[in-house]
Amino acid sequence: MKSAPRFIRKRALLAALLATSAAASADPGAAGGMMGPSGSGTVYFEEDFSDNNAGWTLDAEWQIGPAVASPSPGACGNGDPGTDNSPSADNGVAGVVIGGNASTAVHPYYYLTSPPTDLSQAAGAVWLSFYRWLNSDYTPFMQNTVEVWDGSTWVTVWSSGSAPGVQDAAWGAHAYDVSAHVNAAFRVRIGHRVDSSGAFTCSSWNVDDLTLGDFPVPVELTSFEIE
Ligand SMILES: [Ca+2]
Ligand SMILES: [Ca+2]
Ligand SMILES: [Ca+2]
Repeated sequence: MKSAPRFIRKRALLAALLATSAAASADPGAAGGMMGPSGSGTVYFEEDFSDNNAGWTLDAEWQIGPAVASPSPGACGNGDPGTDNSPSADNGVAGVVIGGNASTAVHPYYYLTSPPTDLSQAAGAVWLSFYRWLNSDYTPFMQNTVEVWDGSTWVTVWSSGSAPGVQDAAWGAHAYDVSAHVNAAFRVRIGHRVDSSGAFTCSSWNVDDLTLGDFPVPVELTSFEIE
């Protein structure tokens, strides 16, 4: 009988946290923008990247493993973080060349792709949330994307654009309303590509604590577990 109250407790704590913190920010362009937790606190999928038991697919350069700090490569902003975002001690993240920089050779999107999650029975809103530490050149040199599988095609819910590039110096929470795209084999993929020679050397993606749930915040839920 512990599993059901688990989420109820978490939801109450989530609401309390949101009331006192600006830790989460919905991306501009996400339908509805920032909002409080309106769901029941249901989590359909959680990933802290402590391992790859869930079966993520890793294209070239993508890795799942302990965070490794790297120095700023220069014009592109910050290096990779030395610590993950999760409360657990494994330090696991998903990242592009963890502890190093992405290739500047021109290439199509390389993706980190989730296993499928059955969201066909999801009632109400579904949010994709995760923590991001990304440093990237801007288009047309580098582009980054967050996409979801709607059952028949990949739908872009965020992509990076023209100057300036993305220069994260801390883990930041990002949430996207994916309610319109749920299906029985819902998937998420996060990618990066190099479209033009001359790109800056960049540390690229680090991702942690990815959640599919009926609330818009990738709070480190296990931090707030109450027994
Ligand atoms: Ca940790
Ligand atoms: Ca982690
Ligand atoms: Ca990196």
